[in-house]
Amino acid sequence: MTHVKHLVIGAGFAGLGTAIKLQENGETDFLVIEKSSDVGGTWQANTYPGAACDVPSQLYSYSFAPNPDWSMSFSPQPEIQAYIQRVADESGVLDRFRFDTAVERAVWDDPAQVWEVDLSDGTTVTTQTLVSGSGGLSEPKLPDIDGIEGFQGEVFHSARWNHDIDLAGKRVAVIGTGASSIQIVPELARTVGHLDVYQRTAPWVIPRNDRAYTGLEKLAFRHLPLVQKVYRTAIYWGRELYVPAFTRNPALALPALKLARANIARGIKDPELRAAVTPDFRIGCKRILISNTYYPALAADHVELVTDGISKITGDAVVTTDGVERPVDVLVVATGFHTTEQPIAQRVVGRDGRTLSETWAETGMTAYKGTTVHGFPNLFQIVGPNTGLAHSSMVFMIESQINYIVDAIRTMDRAGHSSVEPHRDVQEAWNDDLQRRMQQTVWNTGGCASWYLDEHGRNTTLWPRSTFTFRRLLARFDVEAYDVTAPTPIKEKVSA
Ligand code: N01
Repeated sequence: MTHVKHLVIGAGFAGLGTAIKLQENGETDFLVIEKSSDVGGTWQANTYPGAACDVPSQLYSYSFAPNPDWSMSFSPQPEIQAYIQRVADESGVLDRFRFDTAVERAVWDDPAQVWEVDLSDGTTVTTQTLVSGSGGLSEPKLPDIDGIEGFQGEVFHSARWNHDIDLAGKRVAVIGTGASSIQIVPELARTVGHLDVYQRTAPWVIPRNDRAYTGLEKLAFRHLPLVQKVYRTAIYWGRELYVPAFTRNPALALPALKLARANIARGIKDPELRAAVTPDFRIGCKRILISNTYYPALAADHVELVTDGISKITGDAVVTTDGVERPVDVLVVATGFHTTEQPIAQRVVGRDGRTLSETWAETGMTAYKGTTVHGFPNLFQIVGPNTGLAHSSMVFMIESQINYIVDAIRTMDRAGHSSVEPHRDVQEAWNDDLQRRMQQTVWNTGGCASWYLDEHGRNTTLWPRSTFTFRRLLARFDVEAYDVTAPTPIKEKVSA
């Protein structure tokens, strides 16, 4: 059985960033396990037409690896994926990555003070620390629609795009109108013969202020790093202005609401269609989407927005509750991801023999500082419970967590702790405070259902404060909040 000091799950922004920072801190004994064949995580998986980030790339990138060459303010997916690949290549960590390998099960062995991790290649690795960067939006959620498995045409999820299928001239249906769908729809509208868009809930969509960077700007970013830093900082603070609007004072969201209404008016002339795309919940309750092309695409003659619910799917058609049957060749399900019951949670077994999912079954996802969980020693989750954002760059949150984890490792090494685990009461107090803050947010009170909330209506996904507060709270590993274990003779026996 192989032993590594640290095992990292996932090679997206989180896993790759962890590997780079571990190496920078002199840690060489680590392994990164990635189920797909490349780095990139969500940016490797989501290759649908029109895929792009809705946070400007100057901010949606590692602070330690600025890229002067972004072509646009909101970069398309291939550019982001190329950036991640380049950072991975240049960092010199890739020889410690094992691709096409998934974590099947990870079990905490308390006497040995190690995680025993079974991998899909049949090997088992033991490790002192297990860092999960497996992603909050990585497991596609397929719609449970009567008859869908009997559909004779092609059907695929937005995050599993089938590029072998030529959609030109075909009858295509897209189910869902979230962030993925509103990028896909305008692209498909350009080529398909007919497009039906099945909307269950209309989203708020504001204009996308995208533009190409000029040659001069790129030159400045390359040769005057301070310019790029100032640019990045300005974007950061501009985004942070959304926080009080989401969490405290809904009146502050008024400018965004005006933009969204004007976007509808600009993109759609037909009053009926305008009414159909106008949401009936407060802006911000679901993620605010950005697009200049979504509404004009819906208004095109060969595109139909269908607002009646789907009752069933036959071999070649979608049938709505009003009995109308719309024939279709290809079905795209842009129905989102499992967010409140993360798949990795079913595979991680803690100190008392229960999985994370079992532990969370009653409480919903909870962790301390979104990173560590009582009963799961030396498990560190990146993008864990309540670390998601509705307004800014997840890379910022990821880097905050990586700093915390690296400091935890340093602290453990210095003190000779073989394991750390947050006190139960500290974790509970952290979550009580989060949920108290959550009560006044637009996500909980705005009158919508969203992937932010779990089946009990608890918001276990989003961070309800400023991102700089999160950065500050995770700036140092607060070992006093943890139960610690010193190395035992048993551990020495095992590792000998
Ligand atoms: O998923 P979603 P997504 N029948 O869950 C509908 C990030 N992201 O992949 O609203 C019919 O938002 C569902 O309807 P409703 C970003 O954080 C970022 O689009 O539940 N419809 C909804 O319309 C984002 O928030 C970027 O009533 C069904 C849609 O499917 C997150 O990923 C791009 C249905 C799902 O929307 C997820 O976005 C893409 C059913 N049975 C994604 N089930 C950028 O940075 C679900 N729906 C640009």
